[in-house]
Amino acid sequence: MEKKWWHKKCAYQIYPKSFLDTNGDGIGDLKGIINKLDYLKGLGVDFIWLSPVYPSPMKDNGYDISDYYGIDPAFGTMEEMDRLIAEAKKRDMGIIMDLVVNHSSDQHKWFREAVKNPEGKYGKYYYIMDGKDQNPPNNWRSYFGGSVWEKLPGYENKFYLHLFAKEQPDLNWENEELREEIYKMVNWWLEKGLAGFRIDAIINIKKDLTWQSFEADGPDGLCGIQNMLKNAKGVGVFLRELRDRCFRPHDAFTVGEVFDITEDQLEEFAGDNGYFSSMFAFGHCMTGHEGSYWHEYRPVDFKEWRARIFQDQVRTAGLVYESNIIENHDEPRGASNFIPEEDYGFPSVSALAAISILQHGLPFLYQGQEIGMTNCRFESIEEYDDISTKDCYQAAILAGLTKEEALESCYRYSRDNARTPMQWNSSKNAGFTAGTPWLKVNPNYRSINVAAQEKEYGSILNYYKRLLAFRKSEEYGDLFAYGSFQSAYEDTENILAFFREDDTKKILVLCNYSSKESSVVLKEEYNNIIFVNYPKVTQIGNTQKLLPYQLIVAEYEK
Ligand code: TEU
Ligand code: CA
Repeated sequence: MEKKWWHKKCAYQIYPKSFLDTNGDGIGDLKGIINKLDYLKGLGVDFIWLSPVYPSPMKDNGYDISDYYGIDPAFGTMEEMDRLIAEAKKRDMGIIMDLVVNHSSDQHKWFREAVKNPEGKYGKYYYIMDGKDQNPPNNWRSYFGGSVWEKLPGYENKFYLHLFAKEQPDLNWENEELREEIYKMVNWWLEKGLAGFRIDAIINIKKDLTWQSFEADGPDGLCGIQNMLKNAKGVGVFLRELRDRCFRPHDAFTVGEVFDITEDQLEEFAGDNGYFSSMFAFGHCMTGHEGSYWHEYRPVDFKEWRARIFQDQVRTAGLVYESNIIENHDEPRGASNFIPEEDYGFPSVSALAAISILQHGLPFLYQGQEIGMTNCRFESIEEYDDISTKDCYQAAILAGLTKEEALESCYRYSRDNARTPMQWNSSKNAGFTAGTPWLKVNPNYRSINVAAQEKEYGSILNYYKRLLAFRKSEEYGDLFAYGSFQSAYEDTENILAFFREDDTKKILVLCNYSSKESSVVLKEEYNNIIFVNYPKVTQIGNTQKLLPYQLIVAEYEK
């Protein structure tokens, strides 16, 4: 693998709406992000990915963009965005924006023009098709439930395509004019000084142009979009053009949100000459995802989770530099998802952190992860804001679950778990806002918050700082970025372990990922311990004793 300028960096995702509100309207803003740049620098962050801050009717919290060249007044102004980019640069940090170009908002001027004149120029920016006797053209189900087809306002038999919400009409990438508009916009942002983009839902831009229906997979008579994705060939043509016209000339860092590709496409997407610099390693996040709705999911099984991590590390070795996460704005909190509730605490959260950060790939943190923020219980479905949560709740009720059971599945998997306001301190609303927060604050902010953890040497926050410094250190930075990955001690119960090795160094990350004490008979003796999450490390003969969730990083003679 070729060495790239961004390989030894660390990234952090901000969900702006929930990060820090500086004007008391209950919504986080760009000024809030500028205020916290030193905090992020101190944590060890080099790249900041902002979830969308463009003008938006907020039907999907900014993933429905009505103007690609602006900033939503709720977040601030373009001057503030320029200042954010400049202030970040001063600190040797890069800003990455979300590139949401599978769809626009239905309030974008292109779509409004398309409604006025479907046969005209802007009608061709979208997918507008005639129905079958006023019924939708086919039976594809949108990601947020219901048909992907919505009647074009004012027409009896014309429908437009939306793979996500009906307020998110899909853009027609087959149309060269539309593609040119997008490239112009991407270049405009890169010329402003952005470091790059996180690329939203990108696999969906290529459609199955036969528009065929598939066998229904639910009582609604519809079929999941995965069927059509399998039959949609040629997304690479668009992605290559996007790369060559925009990303390459600016040497931008890009990370794709890529689902539904096969193993043999990994290199094509994010290898040395891939469409993107990197892509998220989602495999382990899908542990237990059976069926399409949350109430069908099963809690994370340790062995399956570990196998998924290893599979991903092995198949990308030497080919792809993935971006590693334990959570994001669409996922439950990692500390709730990958740790049984009764085991939550410093040992488990710190172990999970090191397992993620010390793998091969780019470490990506999500806001609040660095203090161990958890899922949040909401009392009723009305308290939730997220469109996907409402859909999954409905599906659970339709499947015969009680309200309590349906709410329980939202507690486990709702996207709003990660979207509750950032917990800065123990004052009202966790110091997030002086007003009324747009979404409930997790009541555990009194004990889990940044201010308290900054004061405590042994906090999760200070541990994350040490962990990122270790990962990026002069001494071990190359090993973590480029060293090989080899799983270890898979036969010992509850152990998650792997070697990282290069020409000059060899280390073992060894963790007892359980609430019971454990021990490992070491096959090879190590030289010294270089990183820990417990003060004391006990070895008797060649047996390494491990307390609950104890993790050690040991170095070998080389
Ligand atoms: O998510 C794309 C995606 O594939 C989603 O279906 C995801 O699996 C879903 O959020 C699970 O509930 C991206 C964004 O990350 C997400 O926030 C947006 O809602 C979506 O695109 C539409 O822009
Ligand atoms: Ca605000």
